[in-house]
Amino acid sequence: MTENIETTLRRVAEVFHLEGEYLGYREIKVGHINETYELQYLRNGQNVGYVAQRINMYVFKNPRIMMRNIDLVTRHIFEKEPTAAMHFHHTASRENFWITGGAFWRVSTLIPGIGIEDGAGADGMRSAGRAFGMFQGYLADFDATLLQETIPDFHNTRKRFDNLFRTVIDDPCGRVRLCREELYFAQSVRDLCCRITALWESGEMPTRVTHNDTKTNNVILDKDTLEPRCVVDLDTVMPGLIVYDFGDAIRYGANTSAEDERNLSKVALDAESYRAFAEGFIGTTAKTLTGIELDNMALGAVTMTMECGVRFLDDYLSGDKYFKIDYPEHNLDRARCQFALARNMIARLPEMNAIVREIYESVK
Ligand code: GN1
Ligand code: MG
Repeated sequence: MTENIETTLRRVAEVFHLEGEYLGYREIKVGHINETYELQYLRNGQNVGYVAQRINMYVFKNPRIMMRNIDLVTRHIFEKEPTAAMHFHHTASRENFWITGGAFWRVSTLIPGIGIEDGAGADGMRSAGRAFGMFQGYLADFDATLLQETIPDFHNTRKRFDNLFRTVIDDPCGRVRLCREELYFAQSVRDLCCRITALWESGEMPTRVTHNDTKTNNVILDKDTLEPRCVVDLDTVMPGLIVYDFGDAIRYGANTSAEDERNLSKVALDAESYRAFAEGFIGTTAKTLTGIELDNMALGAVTMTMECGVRFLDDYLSGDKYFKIDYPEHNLDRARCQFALARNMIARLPEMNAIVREIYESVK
């Protein structure tokens, strides 16, 4: 019989030398990849929390590399701003991970605060924009050659489209017939969505050290002031594009509905959230942005929305191996929602570009 999860977590806690009196645990059900648990302890009369995560090794084939990247990046941030750096715990052999029975575990200190999903509204989005912009700033002088790719071609949009259409040819689960309309739509916007890949390859769009998973629930804000506290989920910090960090945050945080909304008439870009995030992000990065980056910020949002939809659809067609799902059509619903959002954004690209320009002119 497999050990129950609480027993495993208690062993993990021991290996990472967590101190204090154990109070309990709960599963944190955000994120589609890793398994995440919060552990509560009482230490010197105070409640302290830890986050224990079991890494998904189907997605992260070499998590040691990932933990090495995270160690380098968090040290660098710590030197700039200690409160903005995540803190990972170590085992007796001074490693920031522990492998047991084929499972890969890590533990960090829980950072108290709130996320955007707790109703932080436009002010929360502005603050999240600042948080990711500042994160970019902390890493601006980080030597990108020190980082290894945790997932090769993670945001190579062209390859993501190519992979989808390769899966369509194989059709391993016989599901292609269930999403013809979605596939036609993806094909119709494919060239538009590969423009940024081309600018990246030609060197016109600069490579920077980026976060690459800027879902706005990866930011922790102070619960009273909404000031940015810390950016979390550093699994995919790698060389990348700033317009994609902007774009992924918009995809997730400026959708009028949830990422997997099934009523597509509810899905659209929320202009107020878009503007607020852009104010925070461009306000903190304006000095380093190039003209090409500014001109492609809004297209970055379209591209990241389509890329994510393409990945959901590819996973649906492949038999749901990558993203965790709650029901059989979950990945298809997620893809449909992303495509509906992208369609709405494409129609509003002039408006989105104008907002970026206006904000840039006011802060530069
Ligand atoms: C995954 O697990 P989570 O929520 O942090 C994915 C992102 C997607 C996102 C879609 C390593 O992130 O790229 O944008 O789902 N992470 C990985 O919600 O693939
Ligand atoms: Mg993530």
